[in-house]
Amino acid sequence: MRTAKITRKTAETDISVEINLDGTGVYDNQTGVGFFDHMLDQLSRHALIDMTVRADGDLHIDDHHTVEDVGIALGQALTEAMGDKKGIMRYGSCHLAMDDAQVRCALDLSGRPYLICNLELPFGKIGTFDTELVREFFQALSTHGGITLHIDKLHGFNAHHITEAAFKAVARALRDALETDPRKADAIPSTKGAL
Ligand SMILES: [Mn+2]
Repeated sequence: MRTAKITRKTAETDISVEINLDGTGVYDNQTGVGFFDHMLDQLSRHALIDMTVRADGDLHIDDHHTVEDVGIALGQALTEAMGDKKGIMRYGSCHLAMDDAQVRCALDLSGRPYLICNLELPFGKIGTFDTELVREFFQALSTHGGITLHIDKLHGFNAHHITEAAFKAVARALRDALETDPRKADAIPSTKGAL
């Protein structure tokens, strides 16, 4: 089974992340940031990755360290759980509609972090959650998961919908990319022979 457990403790946050890439989308995410939990739940449910996240962060300052560090730990967990990436589809993409929002994600589990994030979210809050943290999360996930991650808003005006559509689009793309290639399950999907 492709599983990983990561614990990460700093002066700012104390985080544990447990994932199973071959799960059914069972989740239990508690970070102390309500909207962020809602987004992690979407990621789990729509990627079919079982996910348990616990974060005890310095929320008395703001949500920044907690959101970023969960992204780091989740990226590290992905990297560990994917292992040598033998047999995976590697690429995934999704156009996802949610009410007014349409978001497109294209990703490559390349081992090469690169983030394009054009969500054009207005500065402000969703609940208590700063919209600028959406990019911070995806940056950390891309960097530590070794993911070439492109996320573009095609349209949308509601920040909750745009953000949720982005997490769902990433989840669906991730699900496809992590799936086994039935025609090439025994090989690493690269002409270099490594990812
Ligand atoms: Mn929602």
